[in-house]
Amino acid sequence: MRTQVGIIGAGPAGLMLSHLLHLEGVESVVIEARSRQYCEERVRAGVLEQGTVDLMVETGVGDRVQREGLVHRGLDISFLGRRHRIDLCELTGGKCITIYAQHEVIKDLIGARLGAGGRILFDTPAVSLDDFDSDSPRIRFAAPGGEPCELTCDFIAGCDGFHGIARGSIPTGALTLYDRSYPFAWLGILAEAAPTALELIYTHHERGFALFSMRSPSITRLYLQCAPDEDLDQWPDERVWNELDARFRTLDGWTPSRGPVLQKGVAEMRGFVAEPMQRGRLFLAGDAAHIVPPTGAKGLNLAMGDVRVLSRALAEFLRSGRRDLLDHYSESCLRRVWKVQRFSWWMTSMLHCFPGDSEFDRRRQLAELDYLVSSHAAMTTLAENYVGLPFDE
Ligand code: FAS
Ligand code: PHB
Repeated sequence: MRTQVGIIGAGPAGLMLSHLLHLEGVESVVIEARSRQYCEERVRAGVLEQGTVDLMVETGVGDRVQREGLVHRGLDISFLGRRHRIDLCELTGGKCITIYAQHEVIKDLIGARLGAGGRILFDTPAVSLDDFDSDSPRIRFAAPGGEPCELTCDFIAGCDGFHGIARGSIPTGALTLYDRSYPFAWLGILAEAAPTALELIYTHHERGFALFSMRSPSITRLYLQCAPDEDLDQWPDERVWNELDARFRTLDGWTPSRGPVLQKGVAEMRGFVAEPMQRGRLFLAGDAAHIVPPTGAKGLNLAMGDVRVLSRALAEFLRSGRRDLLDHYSESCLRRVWKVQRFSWWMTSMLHCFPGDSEFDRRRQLAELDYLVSSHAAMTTLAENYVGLPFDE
């Protein structure tokens, strides 16, 4: 097979890239290891920045997010039994976030690609990437029946997530890897319970962090800080709810409403960046190049930011032969990646309990939270990062 851009991975990065390239008149093929159903049902992120929603609307895949997404103008920070609202909209001159599940974004993008005659090969794992230092790189993949196949292209986009093959295909010495693991993880549940708070609640508690989020007027999404190697078998639903109550309970007795638990899982907390995000004609985007802890709700949004830059650079080269945007791809993305890494680290450090922290550290953490909710300047810093930093044009 032959195409202009071979894309590995039908996550938010790969699918949005294929969509943006299509709008620029550039052909692409998306190669995805898992089934369409798996991709459209995988529970992951839920917060879309203003810029991500604007990108979806501007490029014609925003109807459903505008119809079904929950627009939030603020969020709460809770500690010592009190909730403090951060008015994101007021503090950022009108920007908001939208609660819309990642798998719904995936459904919208797959629908748009296939509707426009785009090619997405599901159940088709890429097995190796060759010749990306030449002008015609190749992707070897296994067709659903296992038959070995090959896709020749002008460029390869590695959008295959943290555990994909793209980053590992770049010779070790050619990459600098920055890695930060956190001494805790998140135990997350999806529950069939009507959210009894209108906005997200980030809670710092001496028993550990907790997050109240949602997916719809009938589905609540909740997370609590746990050990990195937490055993889910030790967490029957009753214990999860009791622990959530202990961490969320406010002085006036508020706790989240309970309901049947639909999904339960543990998500790793990690900060990771690979530099540069390109090698020859192989370009990395999204989790293939960087991971942020979910406390800042940035993973999906960062992936969208990368492919916004990459689609323009690829289209410009294929249209005019102009290389500068391609040559500066890493540089322009990494500026944003590190700013988002910093914000995600800051939110994580301010809101979680670190094993071994001294009483001094605990009091300092409480003082940081107190400063945050009593300073207009501090709240503005959180708000402008949370709704999404402007894209560097
Ligand atoms: P993705 O991982 O989404 O997609 C990569 C795709 O490549 C997958 O479909 C995979 O099947 C495919 N692939 C891998 N290897 C392949 C191969 N060899 N051949 C073909 N295809 C291959 N972010 C938040 O902001 N909030 C959250 O709550 C949140 N929760 C998360 C929970 C989990 C468990 C994880 C892992 C991440 C979470 N994130 C969250 C971050 C998440 O949203 C990611 O940032 C986002 O999915 C990144 O998108 P992609 O880069 O497209 O990678
Ligand atoms: C979610 O809704 O899944 C979510 C929200 C905010 C975060 C992380 C996850 O920081």
